[in-house]
Amino acid sequence: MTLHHLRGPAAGLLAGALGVCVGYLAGGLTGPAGAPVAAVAEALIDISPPAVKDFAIREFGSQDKLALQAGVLAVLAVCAALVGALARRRPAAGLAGTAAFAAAGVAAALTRPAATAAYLLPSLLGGLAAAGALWALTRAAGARVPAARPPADPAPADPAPADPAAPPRRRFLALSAASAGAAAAAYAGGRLLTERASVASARRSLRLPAPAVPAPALPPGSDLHIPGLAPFITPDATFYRVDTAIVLPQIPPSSWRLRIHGMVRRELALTFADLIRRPLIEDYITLTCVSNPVGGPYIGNALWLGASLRALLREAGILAGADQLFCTSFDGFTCGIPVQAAMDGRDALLAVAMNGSPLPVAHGFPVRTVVPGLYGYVSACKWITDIEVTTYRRNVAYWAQRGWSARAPVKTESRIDVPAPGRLRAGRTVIAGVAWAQHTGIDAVEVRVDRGPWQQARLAAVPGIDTWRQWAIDWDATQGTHVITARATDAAGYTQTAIDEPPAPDGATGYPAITVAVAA
Ligand SMILES: Nc1nc2c(c(=O)[nH]1)N[C@H]1C(S)=C(S)[C@@H](COP(=O)(O)O)O[C@H]1N2
Ligand SMILES: [Mo]
Repeated sequence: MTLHHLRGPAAGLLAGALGVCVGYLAGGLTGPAGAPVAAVAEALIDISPPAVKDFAIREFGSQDKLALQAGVLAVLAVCAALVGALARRRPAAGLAGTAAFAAAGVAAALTRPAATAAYLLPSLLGGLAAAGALWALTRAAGARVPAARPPADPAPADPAPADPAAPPRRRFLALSAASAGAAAAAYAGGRLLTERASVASARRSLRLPAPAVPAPALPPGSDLHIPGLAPFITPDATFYRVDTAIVLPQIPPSSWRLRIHGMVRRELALTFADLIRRPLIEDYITLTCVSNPVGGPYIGNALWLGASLRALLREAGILAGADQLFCTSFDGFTCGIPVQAAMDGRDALLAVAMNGSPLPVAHGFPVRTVVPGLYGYVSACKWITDIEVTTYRRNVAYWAQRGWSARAPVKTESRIDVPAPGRLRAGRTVIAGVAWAQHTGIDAVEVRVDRGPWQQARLAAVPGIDTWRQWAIDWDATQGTHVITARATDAAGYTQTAIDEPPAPDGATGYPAITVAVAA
């Protein structure tokens, strides 16, 4: 193996990179979700079985989508190198390989819910650029041994190393540099275009009215301010994010519309201005992901501001027999909120703000639903654009299609945040955490060290029953290794089960436990 042998794979890699970057640039013009890598990654998310999503969330957390795109690029790189190696001997094979990639990109882009005919352009143009680059590079790489022997595979029209002024090595290097430069330029252009289309400035300049129904004042002592304990209110920056979007939907409020239709007496269509003209309700609500394992991080508490979903549905007039609000996001994701939960008087919101500012784009700007007491995948539709009043028999939402349960009330659970697992000094210390049973409320948390008795933790104050609740208990830590376990009891009198269940299909259960090593 010499450097000379690596020219084929290098040609493949460069052509692949150029194709991907040209596709990204074209996506900047036609809609970034149609760019080849993003489209393939999103299509993979849609077709991957729930176990894979579970694995990705567990292993990569909120970095799951970065990891997925890196994976797509890695697979692409290996294939491109192989195609390049092949193309050196058989140019037709190189063209066929490139065409196959372009076709996969086009197919993935056209299956995107927001796809228009223009979505086929990025992969098509990327494919053409890659094919051209591959053809030129493999031709330049063509000669096996430059001077001494005649070319191994002489093309009748062009005996490759003929021109003494441009020795093949120089020509190959020059073409490689040109391809890499073009790829970098296309990437930079694509970035610029994508950022220009962003709604960041529309979000910054948006002014929202004051709430007609302000949130209850936070009672003193709702945050125990214990280092290491999750704060009562989760800042936007650390609020967990779970969704299927590789490219975040960019929806200016001026073009947002919501349609409410289906089993209603009167269809409604709202603009953003219509929505925020309605009396806005403010409330603290804790959101939880069904994929959160016991002790996991996929839970957060925020102050939400939004219009009442119930009031809107009353205006539309729900017909008898309807039991599901089938909510569709701009990006095609769907949630199935139980009609009963939206109508029973809890603060089911079409939310426009989170923690005092317009929703962050990643959390659903400009409008999402928030319904206390239900896992996010059935209740918290981000970038919502459509509500069809229907039945669970007729419509099956995104995660329910993939085996998760259609209705998903949050399970009573708790988590231990402090002490962090690891080493500790003997003596008085504090054990603390959070517990939640949204829209029921938490009445007690008990803690046990090793096989000792269950002891009552003290509970922080809460503004209502829709949030999590901090708890803490003092502990005289003794030398040795200890297992600390906790369990919560909700306001309905139910104590969380000790039975360990995984997240699928309707939420993890079991007591949270940590192991600490206490030094003398
Ligand atoms: N459009 C859209 N909305 C969505 C999702 C999604 O993938 N797409 N995921 C849901 C899930 S599974 C959860 S747990 C919550 C998470 O909301 P967050 O990202 O604001 O924390 O959003 C829900 N709404
Ligand atoms: Mo979720």
